[in-house]
Amino acid sequence: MQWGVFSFVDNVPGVAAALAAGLDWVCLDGQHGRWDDARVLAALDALPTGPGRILVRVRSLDEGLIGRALDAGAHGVIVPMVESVEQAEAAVAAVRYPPAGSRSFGPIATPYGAPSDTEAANAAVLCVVMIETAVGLDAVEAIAAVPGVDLLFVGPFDLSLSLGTDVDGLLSDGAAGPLGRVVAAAAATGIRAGAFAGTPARARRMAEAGFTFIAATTDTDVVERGLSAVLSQLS
Ligand code: 3PY
Ligand code: MG
Repeated sequence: MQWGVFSFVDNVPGVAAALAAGLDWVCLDGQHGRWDDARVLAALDALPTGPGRILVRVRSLDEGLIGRALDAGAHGVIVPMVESVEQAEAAVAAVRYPPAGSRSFGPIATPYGAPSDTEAANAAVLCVVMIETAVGLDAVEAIAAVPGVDLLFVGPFDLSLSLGTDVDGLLSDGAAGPLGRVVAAAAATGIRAGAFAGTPARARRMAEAGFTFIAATTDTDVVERGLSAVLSQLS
């Protein structure tokens, strides 16, 4: 199991604290969070290296943003709203150098963390594609089979909106439902299935559903829980 946290607020010490606490991965959210390109690059320059992975959710399937995050030393990218084999292939191409993909090599960035050995970089980097629409779900088995896709990651909020249900509904559907379908598609091609949970209670249910790479919380959730705990000790 790989537990992670989504960082919405562009707070570098907060990310360092999450890694020091032993989270397996932290995602700097450039889609819905405050992490714009400049902040992502500054954070990757400043964060210490350690066992925890730092991933960047780019705001869209954009090879320029993907390349910049990886050049700066991100261990992988999470690409939102992937709906087809073609989009999954484009994500892989942006993440990996030739011959596996078409990522552009930027030696000037190497001092800041990008490996100069392109084969090692290709092997180490994670290409995570999000399954979070009905269209993406319909293509999930084919997307899972795209060489170079390392992980299918469910966005349960978008997916439930797209399917006309809610996150609890998705979680209640069991192995025969959409979440079970994603887990099975990943298992069939030997890759991991992950999901955004956002709270520990939902994270446990995602784990029971078979996901093994879960965003168990968010930085804003942690602050809220911490302050509630403090307030309860004061009253
Ligand atoms: C979703 O649930 O749609 C997400 O993208 C989580 O951030
Ligand atoms: Mg989403």
